[in-house]
Amino acid sequence: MVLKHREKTTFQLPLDREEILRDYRIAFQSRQASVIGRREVLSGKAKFGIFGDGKELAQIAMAKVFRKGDFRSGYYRDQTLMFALGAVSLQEFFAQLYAHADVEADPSTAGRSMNAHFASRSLNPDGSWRNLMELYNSSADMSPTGSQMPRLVGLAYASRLYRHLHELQHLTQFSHHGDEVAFGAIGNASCAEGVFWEAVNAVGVLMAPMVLSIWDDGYGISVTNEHQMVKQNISELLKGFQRAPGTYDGYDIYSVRGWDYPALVETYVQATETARRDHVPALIHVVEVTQPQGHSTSGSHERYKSKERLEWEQEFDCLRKFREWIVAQGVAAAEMLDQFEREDKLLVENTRKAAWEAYTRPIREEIQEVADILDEIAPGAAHAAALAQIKDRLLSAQTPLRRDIAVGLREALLLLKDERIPAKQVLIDWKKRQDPLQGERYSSHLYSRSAESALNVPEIKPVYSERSPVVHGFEILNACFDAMLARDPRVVAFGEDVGRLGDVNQGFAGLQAKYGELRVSDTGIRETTIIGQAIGLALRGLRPIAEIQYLDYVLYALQIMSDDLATLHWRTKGGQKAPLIVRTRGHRLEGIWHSGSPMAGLIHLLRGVHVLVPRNMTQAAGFYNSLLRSDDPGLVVEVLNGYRLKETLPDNIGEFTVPVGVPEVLREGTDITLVTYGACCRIVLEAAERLRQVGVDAEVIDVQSLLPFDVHGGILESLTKTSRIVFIDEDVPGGATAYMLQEVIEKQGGYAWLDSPPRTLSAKPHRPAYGSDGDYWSKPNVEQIFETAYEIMHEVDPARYPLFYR
Ligand SMILES: Cc1ncc(C[n+]2csc(CCOP(=O)(O)OP(=O)(O)O)c2C)c(N)n1
Repeated sequence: MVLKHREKTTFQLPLDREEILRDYRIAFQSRQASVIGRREVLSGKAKFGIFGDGKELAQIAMAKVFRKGDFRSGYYRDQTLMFALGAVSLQEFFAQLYAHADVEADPSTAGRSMNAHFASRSLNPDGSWRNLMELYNSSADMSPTGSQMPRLVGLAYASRLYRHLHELQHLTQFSHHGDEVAFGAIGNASCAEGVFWEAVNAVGVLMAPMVLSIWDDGYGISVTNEHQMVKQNISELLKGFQRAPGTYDGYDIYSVRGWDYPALVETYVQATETARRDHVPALIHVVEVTQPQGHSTSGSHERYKSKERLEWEQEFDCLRKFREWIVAQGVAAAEMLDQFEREDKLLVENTRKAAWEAYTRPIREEIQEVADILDEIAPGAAHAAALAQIKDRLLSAQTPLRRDIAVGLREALLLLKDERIPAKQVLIDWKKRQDPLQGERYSSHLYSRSAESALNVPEIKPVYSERSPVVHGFEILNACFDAMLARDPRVVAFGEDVGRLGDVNQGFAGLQAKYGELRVSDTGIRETTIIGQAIGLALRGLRPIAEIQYLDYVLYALQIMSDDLATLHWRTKGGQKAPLIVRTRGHRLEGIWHSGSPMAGLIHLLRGVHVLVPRNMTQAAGFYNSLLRSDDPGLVVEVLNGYRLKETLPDNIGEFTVPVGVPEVLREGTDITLVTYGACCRIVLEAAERLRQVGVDAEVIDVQSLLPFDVHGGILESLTKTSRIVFIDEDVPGGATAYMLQEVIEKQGGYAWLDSPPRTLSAKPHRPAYGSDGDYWSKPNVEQIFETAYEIMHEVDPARYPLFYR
């Protein structure tokens, strides 16, 4: 593919006095925020602190080239960039340090994430997209080292799609012809993570405009580079990625000292200009970086840094060097800088105070409300003194916490257990009002609440006519994906063998030829960054379908799906969304790594994602149509042995939907309910037929959707009729069958309708052994299902259902 090049832009080195002095002040204020932030943690006002001291100057340089519409995927050292861009204010920085649970105070995470975890708000309060071209975008930071890398692949790659796909040109709130750069930042030690290398390779292959900065302070907490990487030098190691002069294949690699202001500015200008114009990615290895306060508030770096190193860090502190340079260049006299520093110290401290005041005021008001109620109750209470103690304890707290109010309130109610004081009800009512508020503060937005929530997608039934052809399962999917790609230009599909081959089971066969290499593409074998690619694209307004070739290999991507994708909407309290569709296939084929069904592992680690397990390709197509109309992320596990089975192609293949969270009754019955999903549906139906032959009338229910699970209580309805239930799947014992049991028996209240003990039937606790016999004795089979149901009936009526086989 031939790349188009944009006209060269010119950037003036910011060597005018005003700008240099502004840079110094921002860097100094940022340092003060680190110093004061640390103090706040050590004095007990905040729980934990991690700061960007030592990395200020490089980030000042980065801010000069970071434009609106660009994206950042960095980590907890990036506060100076955020301040310099005006994307986070000092007060917001301190609000997050205090865990101020209010989106107005901490727009990044509404107090849900620890400090220095930044996120811009891509969404309006109703969940719709804002104009990202008006924002300095920051994908939501995470703590696991290196986990900013996978989505960086997609954030950068989106620019390539926006530049080269004509059908996307109208999406002007997301891109201007793909001119946006994705800025990454990572610590030197985190470059030892496998995902770093996977992402660097993927971005290079995709020719995506990323500028990745590596802040190299020589350590990962206490561990030196000697233990982190070969040759102790990451840019040396990366040399193989460097592009040859005159070519566009590979990276531009720079190494620059973290205290050298003009060199930093020049490097960032050059790297970013090329990335923006030519879509050549750049790696900037920022060396000689210091960490004046040590890694975090958890420890002291004096324990592991030598005296010489500590002295060197003082001498080469980037602020000190910048100051020396400013004075030496005659930009400003030392006295002037001293004056700035005095003013800025005051400014930061006053802003900190304002953040503390804003954080504590509403909590103190709540304490006062409770104290007033206790005052009202106490005079007539037997435990007046104890109540007064609770009140005093709350009123005198240095760091007021809502947790302490909740604890004190319950203590008071326990003391008042036997008292008949009318005001007691006031206290109970106050508590009742708080519960939903706390739910909103800490538990809201796990899934979309917008009009496009998957739960709001209306059901459109498949339409069949005399002309509807009977085709192979894969052809159903093929027709569905064709319709999706035709209808929505934002849809792009990719994965291993998805492009030229059209996936290993032909779901995308012929679609690359029809829609082009950028809409339907092959990827390397790199599951983690396939998902990261999709997350990044979805964050930038596209609708990726990312394929993981087999369910067993989802485990490679599970960390990022769990830590990033599943938590994204929740950890930003509705500030960001990544509506991507993960497609995979599994449950039953042959061999240890093609037959797994680790569904409990997935559903427990992926709360925040819809997990759908269609029994055939028509149901799968309906789920794809539903997910594409929604803004929730979803994982669809297709039935691996269903591609060659025949199904009738609905006339409205691109339109019909299968609602999430709604089971389907596959066979009606009155004696016992058999609940299952996926590939097990067929064998459970077979078992039900055998049960019929011995006079047992089984109802078979296909759950279809594990997350969300049976939102209308359809399974309970069945149980009220049969009073007996078995949950069947191919997961390990105690896996997704136990989950379904809890949902129905505990949450839906199914226990009240049981006349026999509920049962679960799963695979063996080991992986499935190879071959037909291995499968038969590893996974539930028709005979086992029959016997499990029959034994329940035998217990009910031994005469009618004698044990004829043992
Ligand atoms: C996956 C993972 N492993 C371990 C940690 C604990 N941890 C937090 S920061 C850190 C060191 C990171 O060093 P580096 O990448 O050089 O960044 P720096 O903090 O020095 O800027 C470690 C080991 C973590 N957060 N995530």
